[in-house]
Amino acid sequence: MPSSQTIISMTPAHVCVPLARPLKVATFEVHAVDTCCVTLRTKEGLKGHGWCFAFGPERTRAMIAMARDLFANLLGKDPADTEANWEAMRKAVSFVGRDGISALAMSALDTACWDLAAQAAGQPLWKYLGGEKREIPCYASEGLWLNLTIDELVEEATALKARGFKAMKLRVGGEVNDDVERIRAVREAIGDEVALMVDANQAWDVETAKQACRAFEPFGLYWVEEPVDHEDIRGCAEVAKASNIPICTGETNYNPRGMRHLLVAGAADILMPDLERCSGVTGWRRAAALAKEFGKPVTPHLFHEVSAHLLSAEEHGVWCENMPWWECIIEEPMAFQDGNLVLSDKPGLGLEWKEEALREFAPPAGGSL
Ligand code: SMN
Ligand code: MG
Repeated sequence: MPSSQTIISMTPAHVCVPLARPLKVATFEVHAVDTCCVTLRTKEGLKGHGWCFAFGPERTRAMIAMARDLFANLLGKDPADTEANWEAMRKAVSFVGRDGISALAMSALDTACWDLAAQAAGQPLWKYLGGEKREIPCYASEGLWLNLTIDELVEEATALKARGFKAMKLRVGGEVNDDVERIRAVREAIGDEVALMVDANQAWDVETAKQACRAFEPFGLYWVEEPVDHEDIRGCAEVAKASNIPICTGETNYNPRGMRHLLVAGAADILMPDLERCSGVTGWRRAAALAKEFGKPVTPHLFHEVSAHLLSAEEHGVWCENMPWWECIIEEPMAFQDGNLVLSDKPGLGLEWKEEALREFAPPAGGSL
C-alpha cells in the first residue's frame, strides 16, 4: 500500500536555460529557454518535481505567480489524489481561464504531484502508470533547424544517425521548393531506414500546406507537423484529407478539450498533446485516452523526462520527442541508447534538480536577461 503524504510547501525557481545555439523554426526564433522549475515537498520528506516554460522571462515570472496562486489548492493535500487536486486547480482558475499561463503553471504542479505519488508507492512513474516498456523509441528534435544550410543539415543529420537515432525531425515551413530540397538532402543523408518527420510550425495557409504535402510525398515522411495555424482546425482537417502523409498536430492547442476538437474535426492523423498545455500528467493522459477512442496514435510534445514515462503506458504511443534542453539542470539525465530513451527503476520521475545549475542560470534578481 502506498503511504499517504501531505504537501507542505512549493518552491519555484526561475532558470534561464542556455541554448548552445539559437534555434529557428518557421514562426519564431529562440535564444534561451526560461523555465519555471517547481519543487513540492511533503511532510514525510519527499520532493516532487515539475516544470513549465514559455520562452521569455516576464512570462516565466507570470507562471511563477500563477504557480503560487494555484498552490493554495495543494497545501495539506495528498499528492496521490491526482484527479481531485487537478479538478480543484481547474476550478480555481475558471475566473481567469484554463488555458495559457494557467495550464502551464498547473502542469508543473500536477507533474510534481505524480512524481510524489509514484515515489510514495515506491515505483518509477512509468510502472505506477501501468507501463511495461522501458525502452522508448525517440526522435532527435534538437537540430535540423530552419537556419541551417543544406550542407549543415546533411552534416547534422549524418551525425544524429551515427549517434544511434532511428528517427529525426526537420524544420520546414519556408518556400515549398526550398523545403523539398532540404528534405531531399536529409533523406539522402540518412537513407530510408531512419524515420523522418517534418514540422512547419503553423507557417502555411491551407493551399500552401496542401501543395507542400503533395510535393513531400516521394520522401516517405512519417508525419507533417502543424501545417497551418493551430486554431484553423477545419483547415488542418482539409490538409489531412488531401494528403497521403499523416498530419500530426496538437502541441499548441490547450487541454483535453482542445484535443477533442482536433479529433472530432479529423485534423490530427497523429495526436501530439503537449504536457504543459494539457495542464500536466492528468490532462495529458486524458488527451491520450481521447486519441485512443478515435483510433489515432499519440506522440508527446517535448518534456521527454516525463513523456517517456507516459508513453510506456500507452499502447497507441509512437515516438518520444528527444529534446535535451533541460539536461543541464537535471542530475543524471535520462539515458539514451540505440535510439531509445531508457527508463530507470528510480522512484517517481527519477530526477533531481542540479542545485548549482539552478543557481548558475538564475536571472539577476528582479531583472530581465
Ligand atoms: C518546437 C517547439 C518549441 C520550440 C522549438 C520547436 C517544435 C517541436 O514545434 O515540435 O518540437
Ligand atoms: Mg512542433
